[in-house]
Amino acid sequence: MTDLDWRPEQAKKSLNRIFPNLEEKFADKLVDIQGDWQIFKIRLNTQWERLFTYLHALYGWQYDFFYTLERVLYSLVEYWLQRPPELKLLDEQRQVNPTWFLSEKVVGIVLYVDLFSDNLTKLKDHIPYFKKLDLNYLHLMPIFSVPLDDNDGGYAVSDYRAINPDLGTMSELSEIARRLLEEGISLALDFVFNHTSDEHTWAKRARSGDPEYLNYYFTYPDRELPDQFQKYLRDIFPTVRRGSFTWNEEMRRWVWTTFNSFQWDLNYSNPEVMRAMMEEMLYLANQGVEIFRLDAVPFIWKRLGTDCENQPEAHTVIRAFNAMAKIAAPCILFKSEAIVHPDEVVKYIHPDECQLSYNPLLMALLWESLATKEVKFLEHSMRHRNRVPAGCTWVNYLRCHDDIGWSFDDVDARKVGIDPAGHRKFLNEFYTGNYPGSFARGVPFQFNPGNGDVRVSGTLSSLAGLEEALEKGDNELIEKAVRRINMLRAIQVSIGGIPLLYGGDEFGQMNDYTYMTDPTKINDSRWIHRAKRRWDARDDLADQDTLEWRFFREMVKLFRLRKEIPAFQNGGMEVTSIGNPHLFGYFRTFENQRILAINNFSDKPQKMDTGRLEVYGARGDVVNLLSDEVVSIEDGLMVEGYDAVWLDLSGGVAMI
Ligand code: OTU
Repeated sequence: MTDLDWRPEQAKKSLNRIFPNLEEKFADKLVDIQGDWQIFKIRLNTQWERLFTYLHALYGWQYDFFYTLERVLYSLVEYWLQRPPELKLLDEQRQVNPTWFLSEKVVGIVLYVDLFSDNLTKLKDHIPYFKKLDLNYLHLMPIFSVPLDDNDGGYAVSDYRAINPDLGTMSELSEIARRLLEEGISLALDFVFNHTSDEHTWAKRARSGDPEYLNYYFTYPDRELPDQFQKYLRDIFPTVRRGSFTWNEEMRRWVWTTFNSFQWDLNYSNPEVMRAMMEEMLYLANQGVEIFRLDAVPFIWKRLGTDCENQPEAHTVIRAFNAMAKIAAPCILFKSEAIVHPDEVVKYIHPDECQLSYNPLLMALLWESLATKEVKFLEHSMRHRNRVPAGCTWVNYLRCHDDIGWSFDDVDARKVGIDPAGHRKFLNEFYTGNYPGSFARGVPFQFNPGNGDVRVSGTLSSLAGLEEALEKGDNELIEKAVRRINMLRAIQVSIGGIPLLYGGDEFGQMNDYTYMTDPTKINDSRWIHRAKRRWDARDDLADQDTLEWRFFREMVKLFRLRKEIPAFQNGGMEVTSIGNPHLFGYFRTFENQRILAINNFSDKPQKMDTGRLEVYGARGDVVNLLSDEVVSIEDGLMVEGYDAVWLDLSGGVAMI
């Protein structure tokens, strides 16, 4: 902004115009909370110019823009007033330490309530399980009211203020949030804000022809515009349906449905949608949700002649939500779910946008290295693509409830001598177990007959070879699979960012093929890795000598070690060439602590030269923090097949 920028002045003017009426309207409620109100006003003054600028960019051209501002501001105050005192306290605590989530102490899990504990009531009983894992970030998969059969695993929300009755009630959710908070665990939920289900009240009203609600969605009387848009759009779920528009007989109109035909895209070019969704978000924040996973961020703004993904306005919409949150519920963090080209993924990451983001590139390339046993692609990509703005961090995951897509950069691939198209084909073949010698047991997801694209479903254990090994009853293969999994997890907890477990991975959950006999699931292979929990560690926390326990213990150990190593907090990740095609190495540095992590993606022992280690400051004996063993580097360092080592080099070089 330059001195000539008129926005700060306009922002101030609009606030001054709205404020007196607003204070008058809420006067009764403000009498007893003047101290709080002062704090709110400070936040409002700090954020308003930003919010004004975003809203102006989106809606400033509309004749009733001032009305939009007024409505938004009134809602912000209303929802802030409803915010329970303990959450206002949390807001203040987080404001004192706004980057708390960068700490090495933060580790998380994401799980389905029904698959984990049947319902919310029983989830409460399992807090000891979370404590045993020492988690402080719990993401519950969508638990809202949804259409009965087809609901895309909860991602077709019919009411953001109602919990699916099979799972519980909203008051149970806030009770759980309170309990978790007491235990130091932050609650994360999805904000499914790109679309609602076709059973949402807004959709029902649109169907009945109400013009106000028709404008909540993108609907068209004929194919003229849909055809123009469609030319540039990609099919997200091509097996289930082609094209992004669905004919609705009741409305006699086409409706924009990027995902399934029952998921109607919301129209953010209508400021009422922005405001209404802000209210849904703040309502949930007031129940105790601290982290929102922003679902499907790339799709929230449409522009004719483009693929309608990652449009500049999509960022503006998120930034507006961010400013709103900072005013009315400032402890809120956003996690971006952009599983797209890495250049686009990073654009969502900013303290003013999403402080957290899934790291789909690391995820995909770890699997890539596991298949090829070579690390050149991973190394090259991570070297120049891992940085995020200060005050933000990655959420590192190996598996989640979705498929794996190979969204790496083609230029990066060619740079290391890999043909990107051929390689994607190879990876799909490998992970669906069709490539000779593959250890993986995955299944294809959403084969697109148009362009041959396909993605992969499967659990961590099955993709990493455990299912095949167990089936063959081959101990050597079992051992290899266990080591692969543990090495990936060692990287996940040490490379920088929040490690996010996918529920079940902590004990090595395998593929579940029962979805194939369920007509509501058979066309969506992601159900293979959404299995009912079949291991009850939570009920009997005594150790046993089983594979499950081995995974669980290793997870507990990795989390514990991570929390003891300040260098594993965010920042300071530097990839280094180890000089061996199978070894992936990086430094983690903080103050005087310097750790060199080395991971062997081959099944054979691999060597690292003494010379190179000495260059890095290692002298004589060094400690491997993962095994707690002292390693002599005189003859170089041997890393066992699929092993990870964390060398403590802190003593070697004086850090400036
Ligand atoms: C998300 O995923 C959810 O994670 C899915 O479970 C939902 O089905 C979907 O949105 C609709 O709500 O295409 O294959 O770049 O990759 O939003 C999964 C983002 C998906 C998309 C992502 C989407």
